Amino acid sequence: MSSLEQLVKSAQEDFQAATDSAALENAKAKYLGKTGQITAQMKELGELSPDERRSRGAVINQAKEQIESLLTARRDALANAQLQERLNAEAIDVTLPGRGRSSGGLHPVMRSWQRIEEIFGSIGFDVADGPEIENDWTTFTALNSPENHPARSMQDTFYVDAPDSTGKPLLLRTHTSPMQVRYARMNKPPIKVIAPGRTYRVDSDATHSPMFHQVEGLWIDTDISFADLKGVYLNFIQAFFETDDLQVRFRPSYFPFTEPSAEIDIAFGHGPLKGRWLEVSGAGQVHPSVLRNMGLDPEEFIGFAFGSGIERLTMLRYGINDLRLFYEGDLRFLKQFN
Ligand code: 2NL
Repeated sequence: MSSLEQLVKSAQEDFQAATDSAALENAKAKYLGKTGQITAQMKELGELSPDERRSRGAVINQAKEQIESLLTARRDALANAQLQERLNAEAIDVTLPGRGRSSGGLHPVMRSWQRIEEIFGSIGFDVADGPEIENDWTTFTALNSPENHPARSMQDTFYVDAPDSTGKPLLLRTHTSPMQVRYARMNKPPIKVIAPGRTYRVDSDATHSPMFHQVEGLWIDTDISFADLKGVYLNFIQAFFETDDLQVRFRPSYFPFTEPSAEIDIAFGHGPLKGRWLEVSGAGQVHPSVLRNMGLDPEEFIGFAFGSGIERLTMLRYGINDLRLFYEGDLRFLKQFN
């Protein structure tokens, strides 16, 4: 075998041994590159006579062409193998059953939230939404909560580690009333607004959750009375429970932000809870100091307010007996409302 034939054979072996294109290009350099063996043979041609150069050149060229075609063949083979591998890896089995796409649904508390907004919207109430991290003034001071009130203590309220820029404490709102204070300070009466949303208290047992939802309503005008509050509340509660067959009673109570204040109880005329008085909301006439903190003159304006837990209303509407079911994310429970 001539040395050129050996070179071709060795190139063929090297190309065959290359299993990816990088290795193949390295192998190519060994023969056809600037310092490759074919190139070296070509350079030697210069030392030969013209006749020898012609015949020797032809033989070298032939070997070069053989190596080039071996290289092309190997390149094609590798590209093919790579394609085959990709096709196998990315193969789609069209006979597999589909994964399906089940639809999500609204949480029952969110359903109530939506219903409440719709009902109050239908009688001209605006909806106010605002911060869950609040300051001490809007949450307590403006609402007439005395300095020593237990709601202001670390035992009852979640305080944020970092105070605000003025050094005053920040906290998770314990009711949505701060938003109503903000709304009343930003809007001129007549004011008709509800503030639904998340609220936070340090409390956790079968009937209390550290996070719960509340809706508060505020109505401020010059010529309204407790009778108007009762009318609006009755309309709301009947629409919410989709029945006129229920009674509402206002029972004297106490809140720092209203005077006089009342607890609101309802009693269904039918169903499993028939005839039992159930406490559902608190309400009252907005305290004159609170009106002043809203930037309003209590001699000119009169306000009425109420507050209700959305979980509580939802439990009564659907007959749910354990508050914790709302927060466990158990689909067997949640799917029943969709
Ligand atoms: C309850 C008590 C109540 C209010 C909330 C209120 C809001 C403002 C001014 C005055 Cl901005 N009052 N809200 C009034 C009375 C009772 O809720 O037991 N909620 C579950």
